[in-house]
Amino acid sequence: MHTLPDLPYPYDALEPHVDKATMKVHHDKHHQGYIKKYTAALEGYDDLLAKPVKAVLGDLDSVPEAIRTAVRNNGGGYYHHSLFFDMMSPEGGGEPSGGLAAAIDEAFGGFESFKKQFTHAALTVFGSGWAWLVKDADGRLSILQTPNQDSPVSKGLIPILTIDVWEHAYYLKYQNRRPDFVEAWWNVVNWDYAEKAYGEK
Ligand code: MN3
Repeated sequence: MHTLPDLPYPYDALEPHVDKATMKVHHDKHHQGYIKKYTAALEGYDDLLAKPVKAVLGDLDSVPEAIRTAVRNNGGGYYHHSLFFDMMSPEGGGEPSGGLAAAIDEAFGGFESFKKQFTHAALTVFGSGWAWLVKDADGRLSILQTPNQDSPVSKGLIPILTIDVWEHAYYLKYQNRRPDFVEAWWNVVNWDYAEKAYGEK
């Protein structure tokens, strides 16, 4: 169940925005590493191993304290990277449509304003972490930063869009220029995926 999923596109498909070398190490090493450490941490906890990682992160308090930190860090890394790779596409970019577009307009005063605010969130994550567009239980959208691999699903929030701003996500191509990476990333955002995520309960 907890095996590394293939990328939904070739390693070089997001060039020039996200380079092949970064994709390869990010997916084959980092993502794989989180999955391995997650399953190792859950050894002997068959009931937890049988659940989707998202469900385990969504109920962290019920995870035994002895393994909770390992689950938060590695389960978070596992789940977030699965989202991150699926939320990019060689056919990506542009703007959302449908219900998500309307909700973004309402919450942020238009797509350009949202883009500015989300970019600001991505650029100001201090150290390693993620920026998110999330939906709460009442359907309201907000922008969120999380440190390390802490997950919005642990706070009952539904991920709609996310960007990994750990240095490993961009350093090979962009070195310390996180703003260039974030700007390029908008060209590969998979809005179809985000729209689907927005439509889910
Ligand atoms: Mn990463």
